Parts: sequence; structure tokens; C-alpha cells
Amino acid sequence: MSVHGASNALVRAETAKEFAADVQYYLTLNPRQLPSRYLYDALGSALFDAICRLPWYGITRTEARMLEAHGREVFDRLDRVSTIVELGSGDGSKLRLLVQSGAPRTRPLTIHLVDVSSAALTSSARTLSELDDVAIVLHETTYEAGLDDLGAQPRPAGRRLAVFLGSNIGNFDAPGADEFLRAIRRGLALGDGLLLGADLVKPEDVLQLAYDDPLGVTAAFNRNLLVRINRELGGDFDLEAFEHRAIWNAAASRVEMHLAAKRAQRVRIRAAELDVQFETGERIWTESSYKYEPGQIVAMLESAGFQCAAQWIDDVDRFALTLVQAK
Ligand code: AVI
Repeated sequence: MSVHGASNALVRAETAKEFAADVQYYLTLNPRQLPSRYLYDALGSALFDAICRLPWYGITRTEARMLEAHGREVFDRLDRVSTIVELGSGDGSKLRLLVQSGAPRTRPLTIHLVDVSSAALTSSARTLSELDDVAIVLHETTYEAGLDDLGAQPRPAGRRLAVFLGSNIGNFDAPGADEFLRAIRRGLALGDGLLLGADLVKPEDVLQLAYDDPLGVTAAFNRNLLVRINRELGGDFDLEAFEHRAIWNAAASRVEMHLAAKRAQRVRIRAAELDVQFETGERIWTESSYKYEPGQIVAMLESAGFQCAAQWIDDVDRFALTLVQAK
């Protein structure tokens, strides 16, 4: 295995200035919001890893089982894959499962890992180093910049397979998901593939436990955003004064995470030059996690320039893996 980093020009660290500007903008919207990407500092990422191990959060386990079961069919339907591009590298274990269960495959295989987190890239590269005959290229950057970079590179022989797992698509609203899928399409050529993992609509009590677990790990993941603002932007949020809420919005087909003020209070965030007055019960909307029906996933992919090659559905744990090709 060989590992290469993309050029430094690609490395885009999220600056404190951008964070401050986003906090200033989103926290003063009505309703108050914070972009969910800021949940993932080092502690937030560790808490998310813990969430993936919770008995009530099934996405990671179900998807891993499905990748193992259907990996072979993925590479049968999409022959001559010479390049895999994983957007949001996680810890590499799901991609390893896919490649292992997909043998025989083209050798050597080049795997591009795109993630803003250098810790995630390192851990993923370590996991994938167990595979033979694989070259790994790390792109420490946003998905969009990684896709632009790949689109601009000379194409090796064989097909590209983009992989976007973990129902990360569910954290985009509909226009955002469409824009993102179109950006993936632009980075691919006719006949290249995209494998998308997406969570399905399930009973409300199951969703409630998945996003408000009895151990309080998801609550800590959510409230850590305030810890991050206090540390990085000189905020004075009183953590005890905000509680985690997970709300199933059936009309919009999404689970929303919020932080609700337990009492009226004023919060100062120095680096954002912001004073915010919260009333009792007032909420900050921190994340949406959209849940789909299988047909909606296909429709969303088709309108972004793909055609469906296969869809595998786990009807018990309600998760879908969809393989499409660029048309
Ligand atoms: C990363 N993303 C797909 C997770 C989700 O299910 O929306 C993040 C998460 N939020 C709360 N629990 C997990």
C-alpha cells in the first residue's frame, strides 16, 4: 500500500474567522440555528464514534452488514472499477469491508479519501493499509474541493466509484442534497458509479431513541457545540442551562436536534461580537437528519444526473444502499 497527501494548496483548515462569522449569522436567524458541520471538533468526532456504537443507533451496523452482504454485487454491476473516492472517510472500516467483499477487483486500486479531518484521514488510511495492492491518496479538504480536484485530474483507465455512506446525505436539506449530488456527478464520467447509504423512515419511537439515547451520548454530542463556541470563540454559554431535544418532524421527514434554553438568559460570544437574549424554551436548531423512502432516494439521484443500477433495502432495520451510474 502507498499513501500520498494531496498538495498543501488543497488543505483548507476551517478558520476561527469563518466559524465566528457563521455563528454570528446563523444564531441571529429566526429560528436560531448553528450549522451541523461544527459538531465535529475532536471531542464531537469522538462522541459521534461513540454514538455509532450505541445499541439504539443502528445506521453504522446495518450499513456495514449490507456492505459485506452486497459488496460483491456492487463490483459485478460496476465492472472495471480502478478508483474509489470516499467522501467523508470515517474510520475506513466500511470501505475496507466493501473492497474485501468485492474481490476479485482491478489491481492496483486507487482509493481517494476526502475529509476535512486529518484525524479521520489518518485513521482511515491505517485501516485500509490492511488491503493488498492499494494506493491511497488523502485529500484534507471539503467534499466539494476534493471533487473539483478529482474532476481536474487526468483519468486513469477503468471506472471511478464514488462512495457516500452513513446517511450523511440526510444532513443536507433537499436543495443542498441536490446541489451536492450534482457536484459528485460533475466529478464523474459517463458510466462511473456512486454508492449511497441512506437511512429510511422508521417508527417514531425508534428514531427518538436513536437521537435521544438513554446514556445521554447524543445529548453530549449536541451540547459540545456550546463547549466549542465557549472555547474557540470566547462564548459564555452556561452548559447546564441548555438541554438536548430530538424532534421527529413527520411533515418534513426529518429528525431535528435542538438545544433548548431552560431559563431566560443572555449569552455573550466575544469573537462573534454577539450578545444573544434567550427566552425560556427558546431553541437553537443544530442538525437535521432526513429519512427517506427508497423511491425518493432513486428520484433524488436520477434528477442529479444518475440512473439506478441496483438498490438493496434492509426492511427490518430500514436502511438502503443505492448504486447508480452517471448518465
Ligand atoms: C453523521 N450523521 C449522518 C448523523 C445522523 O444520523 O444524522 C449524525 C448524528 N446526529 C445525531 N446522531 C448522529
